Amino acid sequence: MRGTSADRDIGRSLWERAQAVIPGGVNSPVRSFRSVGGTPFFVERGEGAYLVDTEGHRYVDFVLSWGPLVLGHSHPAVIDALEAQLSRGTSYGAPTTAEVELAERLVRLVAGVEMVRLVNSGTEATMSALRVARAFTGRSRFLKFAGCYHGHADSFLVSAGSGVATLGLPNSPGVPHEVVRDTALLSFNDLDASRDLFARQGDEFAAIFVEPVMGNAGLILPEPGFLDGLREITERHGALLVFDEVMTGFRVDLGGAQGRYGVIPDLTVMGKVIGGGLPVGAFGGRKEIMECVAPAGPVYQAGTLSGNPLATAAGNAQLAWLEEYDPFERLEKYGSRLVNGLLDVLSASGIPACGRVVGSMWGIFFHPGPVQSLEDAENSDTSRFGLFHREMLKRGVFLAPSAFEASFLSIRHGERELELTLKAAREAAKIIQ
Ligand code: KE4
Repeated sequence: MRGTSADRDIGRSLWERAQAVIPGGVNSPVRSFRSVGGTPFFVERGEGAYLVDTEGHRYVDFVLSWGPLVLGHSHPAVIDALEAQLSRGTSYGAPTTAEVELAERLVRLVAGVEMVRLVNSGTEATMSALRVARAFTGRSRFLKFAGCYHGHADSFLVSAGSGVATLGLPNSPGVPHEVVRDTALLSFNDLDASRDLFARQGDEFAAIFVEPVMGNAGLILPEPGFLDGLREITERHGALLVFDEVMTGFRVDLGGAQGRYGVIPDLTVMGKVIGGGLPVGAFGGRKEIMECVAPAGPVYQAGTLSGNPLATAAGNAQLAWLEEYDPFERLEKYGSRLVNGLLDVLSASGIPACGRVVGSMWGIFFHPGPVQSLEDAENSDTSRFGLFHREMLKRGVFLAPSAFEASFLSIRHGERELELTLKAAREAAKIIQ
């Protein structure tokens, strides 16, 4: 008889066990620490602004599950909502009040959303939004920007950001050329190139997909006029403007990037925060477009656990708190103190760096700046970022383990966490200078 799991596991670390049965030891590549070096810690629990690993080490957490936990770990409002739902069951495969409430909340808070479909991940949401855009316009091509990550559906794996940029993955194997033939690629913030492409071939395009603030190449903000320009181009040529707000939604502002920048897309993709830490994605937009989606219309899209009662309970609880207290102005002020503090520390050690804050998202590059595209980000000192990441981790600060990711804040990050982080940075800067 094969040994028991206990026999097999004696003497093998959790990391060794993980790598034996999960590709790369992780269920998502960016968690692997491959680009920053070192070995991932294994989490035992999350508490407010902190993660605690299986060896009892505490970390100020600026990853926050890659964005979802704007209220921090285990916020009482979210936990209470989940506990209340658990006793009533975990999934029904039939309509519930909570999914109507979540849809109504998204329609109320996100300017470009008149109707919305809930799904289970950002990838599912962007994949579905592309299908709807193609059906609504009768066109196949779409434009994306280098470094923007829209999940891992085949059509989008062309110079994607996040883990693809992190691990230097080429356009991924397994994606047939025929699938990405209709994916056009330009540089983020290059409005002239977008205008030129559409002047020549605009009537072939179903949509422009864009992260209105790029969070998957590090944090890169839209230059003034860029988003307005994309809006004008798509209107002129009968294409749809699709904002991928999986990360920026309920992160840069209560109304997302479209609320902050005043540019309203035709379709909006959401995820992360709207699930309160449970798996939820969503795509929504103008009613005439969304009424193409089955069973209202012919565009098929479905999901066993879409609108799941636990996920909608957590999402409603987190969004209700945000709608009542709107913490984003305060979070941006805190983020400015953090980033300016970090840049002062690095500058004092003669280390070139630049950084940005927008709402509850922030990021630094080991680059003199400005960083306005993936190309600029790739010219940053990523190996020094890796050293900095490791030295900060040793001192109890968990930054996103990649130079091509944004970092996040929660309402639970306070003075103590700011002081701890800047103290760690002062020590780390001396080592990496
Ligand atoms: P998911 O399929 O991972 O739920 O969402 C895909 C996605 C779509 N659009 C944007 C703008 C996103 O940022 C994401 C996912 N973000 C990454 C982090 N940059 C998720 C972390 C991971 O891949 O493990």
